[in-house]
Amino acid sequence: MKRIQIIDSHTGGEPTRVVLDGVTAGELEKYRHAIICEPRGHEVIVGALLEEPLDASCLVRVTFFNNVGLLGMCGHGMIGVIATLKHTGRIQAGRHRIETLAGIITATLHDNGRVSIRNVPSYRKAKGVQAGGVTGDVAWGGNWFFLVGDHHLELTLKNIPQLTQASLAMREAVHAAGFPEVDHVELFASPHDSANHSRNFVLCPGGEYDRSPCGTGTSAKLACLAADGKLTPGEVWRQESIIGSVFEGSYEANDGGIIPTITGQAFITAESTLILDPADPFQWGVQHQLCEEGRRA
Ligand code: PYC
Repeated sequence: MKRIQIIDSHTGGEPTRVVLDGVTAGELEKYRHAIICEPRGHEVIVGALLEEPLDASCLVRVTFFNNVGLLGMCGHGMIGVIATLKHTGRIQAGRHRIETLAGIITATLHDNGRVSIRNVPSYRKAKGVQAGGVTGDVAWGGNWFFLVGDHHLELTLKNIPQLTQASLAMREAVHAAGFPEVDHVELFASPHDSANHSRNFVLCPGGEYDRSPCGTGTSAKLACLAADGKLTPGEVWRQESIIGSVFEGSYEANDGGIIPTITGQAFITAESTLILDPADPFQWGVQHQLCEEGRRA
């Protein structure tokens, strides 16, 4: 039996599964589906593999992954990692440097349990890209985003299937328009709570939607606001998600782009050990097994 030790949390409703032991980065592709997907999990979960850092000034190296591959950075996931490290007694309030595939970030664990992520440098790559009947910006915030305001869709829970379909079509269209790197689509509308500045719907690479306001997506949004002169350095932007959870963001100017800081809070939901039983026909994940059978058929 293979055993993998995990801690689950959620940040603004979006789940993170931290892998503490049992898998190395070299083995991640082999175990990725088994860790994230059914029957042990579901497609919305973002995984975070913890390992020794390459850079000695960092506390840990984190590799984020999901149902379809690796993620450069993950804002909600990093807040989950910091809450998990606090839960295990490995860190206390203060600043911690962490390695990710997108670069080194600094996480500050506050006394009240909230976490601020000083993210990787972020910037807008292209403004006013026309794709699939909408116009939007392409920006980097640790992942690539197509940010769209003129979609004419209501950002409500009952509209999630329609928002998902529309965002998938926009992603194909923005690829065809010359931006194949975009793997997230972010739709914006007015907030439901007047304390916030904006509401978003974020399509993730595997076709799921982010329950949180998306840390890297909010970073990309801040880069666009800064480029348009609509937000000044240090000014706070409150980004509301499709389920009403909120991240606060602000930025420092940086070499034609920005360095964003995103603040939110995560809560621990489970401590457990995943078991892969060689006798279990679905030990590698339901979808994975069905695809294998499909390939053989
Ligand atoms: O918070 O950066 C984020 C994120 C990316 C994908 C899901 N959440």
